[in-house]
Amino acid sequence: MPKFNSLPRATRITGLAAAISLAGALGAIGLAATASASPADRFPISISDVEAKVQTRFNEADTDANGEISLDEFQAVEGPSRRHKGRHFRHHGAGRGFAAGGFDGAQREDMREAMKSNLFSLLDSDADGNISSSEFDAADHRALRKQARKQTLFEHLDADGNGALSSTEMPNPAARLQAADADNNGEVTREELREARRARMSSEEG
Ligand SMILES: [Ca+2]
Ligand SMILES: [Ca+2]
Ligand SMILES: [Ca+2]
Ligand SMILES: [Ca+2]
Repeated sequence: MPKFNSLPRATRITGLAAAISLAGALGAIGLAATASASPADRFPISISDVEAKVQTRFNEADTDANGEISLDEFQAVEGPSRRHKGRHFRHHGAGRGFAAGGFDGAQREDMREAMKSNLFSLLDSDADGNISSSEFDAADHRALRKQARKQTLFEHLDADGNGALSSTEMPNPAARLQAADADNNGEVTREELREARRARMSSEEG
């Protein structure tokens, strides 16, 4: 297996990118719902609006409409475009927020390991426990990495381990918005969001 030695390096790079990309996937499902409005009219964010958009995205992803997202359905969900994601991250600080706030260090390490093992399984297409050079050469590495990332995120989100995501297992930006809604009026202003982010970051540092 001459090409096997190159795998650890590839997965290391992938692992590093995983947290960022997982954040992207989360954003795709959840927070991206709020990114469609232009920055000027984005605030205040209506929590019920976000909830409705999240529900819509869930229903769109649930193509067989059985009330749960299967792994196949999850794999089929397209993330926001790069441009959209860039804007989304800039305006929400969600890239950093999710990467830093969504998963702690131990979780990130666990997910890196899970991601590696998922990628290994995907590359090992005949499932004999080894990646042959022909398996390695035949693989669409980019597509498999994306698939492994999503699978890892899926397994992480599937809290009851039944192989499907219920709406309560999906990341819910409305919960975070509710926590940020200091005056409890159902809307989150720029100031409320900023304050919530500040509180979250200082609790992470402390
Ligand atoms: Ca389904
Ligand atoms: Ca094999
Ligand atoms: Ca589940
Ligand atoms: Ca408010």
